[in-house]
Amino acid sequence: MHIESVELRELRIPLVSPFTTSFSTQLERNTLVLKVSGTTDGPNGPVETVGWGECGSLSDPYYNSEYTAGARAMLREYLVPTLRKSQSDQPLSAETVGSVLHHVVGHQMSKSAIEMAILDAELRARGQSFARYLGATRTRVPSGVSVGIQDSIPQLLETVGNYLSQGYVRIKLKIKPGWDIAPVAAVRKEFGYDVPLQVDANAAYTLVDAQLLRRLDEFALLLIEQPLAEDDLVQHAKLAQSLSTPICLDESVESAKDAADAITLGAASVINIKPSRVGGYLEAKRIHDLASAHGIAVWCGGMLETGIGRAANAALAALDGFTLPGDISASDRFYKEDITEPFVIEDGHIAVPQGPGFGVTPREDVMDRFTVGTEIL
Ligand code: OSB
Ligand code: MG
Repeated sequence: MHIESVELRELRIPLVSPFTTSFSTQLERNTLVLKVSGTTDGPNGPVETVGWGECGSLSDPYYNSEYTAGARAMLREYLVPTLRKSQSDQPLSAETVGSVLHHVVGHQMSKSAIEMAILDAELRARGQSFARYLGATRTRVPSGVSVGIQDSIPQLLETVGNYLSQGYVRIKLKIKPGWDIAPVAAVRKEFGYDVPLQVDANAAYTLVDAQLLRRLDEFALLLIEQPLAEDDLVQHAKLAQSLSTPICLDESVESAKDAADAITLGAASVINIKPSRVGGYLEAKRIHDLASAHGIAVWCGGMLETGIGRAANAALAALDGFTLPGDISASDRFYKEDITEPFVIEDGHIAVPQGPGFGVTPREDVMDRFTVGTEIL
């Protein structure tokens, strides 16, 4: 497509309840939404199109190095100008965004946001759904939920009970040192061993904690997600040898190359694919393909996406290699009011949108109420 303008909005959307992880407590979702306008080539000349993207970054650089104010500057100062410049020399498409931006080091979430918007715009112009573009055939995906660190065990049991009664098919408990064995034991005691259960440490442990982490083995967890630091691939491989619980990587994998390294080293037997963390949905698909070829299970992670990213995640997770339920919950898991039509959980599943592009309609009037800054790039 040829980009004519990029409207960048910074949003602050309140969460229905605080979301606490080993690295922070979120009270609101501070994200960026991009609206790209431009033209694509149609059979009878240029066709006007628009597309939407969203940035996975959080307010602060505690999950990864990106943060929303930084992503905003990155898009304004580097990414959008680079794409604009490139399109005067050669045609731009979602498939070329990655290579055009490759010389900008890092900033995967910022890159993902702009690639997403271009992809949506191109697919809308073609009248093709993102699921069809990917070759995903499932029309719904199983819905898991990520449960934040709670103030007490009784509160945790109430929260988990609530999600189970809504039909969530898999529970993920956030853990950290001091909130690990006890909450897992309590959930197993209360809800039994039939509940698919996993934990996510967000890099809060070191190899010194191997003995402690081994105690999780008796709870028959699906996996432990990112127990050690982002750059601890070798240590994850060592830890994997002393645990029977499968190790899943999240933060450590920022590209298909990282995924290949992790697989080669034996650092992961499962990968959480978060499209924003790996620079976009096209790289996410490449990681899916690579993992499938190596017998590594993958599932789709989340960054508390609005309906835009949630729609795209559902389509990605409809690919065959996504054999474990993802963190693709209903919109009301995080938001009383979403900026698109809300995703609902039905029979433990989320429907994959079938309309053109990501198949959702961002509501600009609703967005206006959550917008704290707008710029035209
Ligand atoms: O580690 O998967 C994570 C949210 C923000 C940052 C990191 C993570 C998470 C989640 C929630 O676990 C996933 C979601 O439901 O969007
Ligand atoms: Mg995680």
